[in-house]
Amino acid sequence: MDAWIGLGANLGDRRATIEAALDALRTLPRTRLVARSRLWASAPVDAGGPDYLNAVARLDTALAPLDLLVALQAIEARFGRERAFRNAPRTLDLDLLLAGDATHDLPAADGAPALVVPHPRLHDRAFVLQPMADIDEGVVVPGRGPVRQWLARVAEQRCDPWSPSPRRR
Ligand code: PH2
Ligand code: MG
Ligand code: MG
Repeated sequence: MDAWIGLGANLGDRRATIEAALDALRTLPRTRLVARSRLWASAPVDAGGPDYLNAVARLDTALAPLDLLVALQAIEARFGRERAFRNAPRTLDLDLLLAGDATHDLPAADGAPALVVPHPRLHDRAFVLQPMADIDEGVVVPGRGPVRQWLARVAEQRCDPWSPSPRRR
């Protein structure tokens, strides 16, 4: 399965966390990290707190979507993710964006998390669309259409390629 993962952090050493999370994705069983985006700096959307760093990874995995989602949540927990309230600032957020061509809208059940793919808000978030386009300009969101087309509609959201701020000497 061709799986796309969104990574976000707005607390702590954001860059180190995202890079370490990418390494964690590389070590998932029956999974290969095929590509990763640049890092993007973005203003919080529907949320408060500091700016985010965001990135996207593309995986080739034999895990089932729900098993992958559970594995992502285990990685978030390892990085100290707390769920204080909806969209609270976080050390690490890993979202399953796309699971191949599949569309699922499954409620949480029997201890398993809810599985919704494509991610219900990815098409109106520059911080997801920009890094997806880094990896593949032609990527299409099942049921919604080309990322390129959605990108044109979120141009007002602040989201820029990130570079470390120069250090004073
Ligand atoms: N994640 C959210 C809510 N708002 N804003 C930005 N810029 N980046 C995020 O990753 C993000 C957000 C909920 O997961
Ligand atoms: Mg998220
Ligand atoms: Mg999330």
